[in-house]
Amino acid sequence: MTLLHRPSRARLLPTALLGAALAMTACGGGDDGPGEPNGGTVQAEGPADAQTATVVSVDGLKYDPGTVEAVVGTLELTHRNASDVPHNLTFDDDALGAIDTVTGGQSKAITLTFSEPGTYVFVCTFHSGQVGQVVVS
Ligand SMILES: [Cu+2]
Repeated sequence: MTLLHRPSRARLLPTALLGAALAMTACGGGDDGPGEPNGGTVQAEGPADAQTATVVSVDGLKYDPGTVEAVVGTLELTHRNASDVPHNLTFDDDALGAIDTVTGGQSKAITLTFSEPGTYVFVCTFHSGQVGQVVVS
């Protein structure tokens, strides 16, 4: 049995062409999703029915933090753009929806209801590798 290389290792290969070929192969697996969430974790504040948290889009086309920890209930999630290019925040789960594009210096929020624990991934549809998650317990 041969272990598959993780996509993050494929990106470290010196030949860009080879890396791209491996990345395409990895995508064919169907279970890799949008990639690893960006770094950093924040704990949502407030009671379960009125939690709040903020995710910031920063230079380098990343979210900071990439992970929001919350509990089952309602979360007002704010997306602030601290970079110079537009970003959005779009959940993989269509039922959760998305925060429309924000330009530099702006913020927008969405109110989300989580009825069960789980990991809810979101991405910026403009920038592959800009990935975050809400981890609900
Ligand atoms: Cu973006």
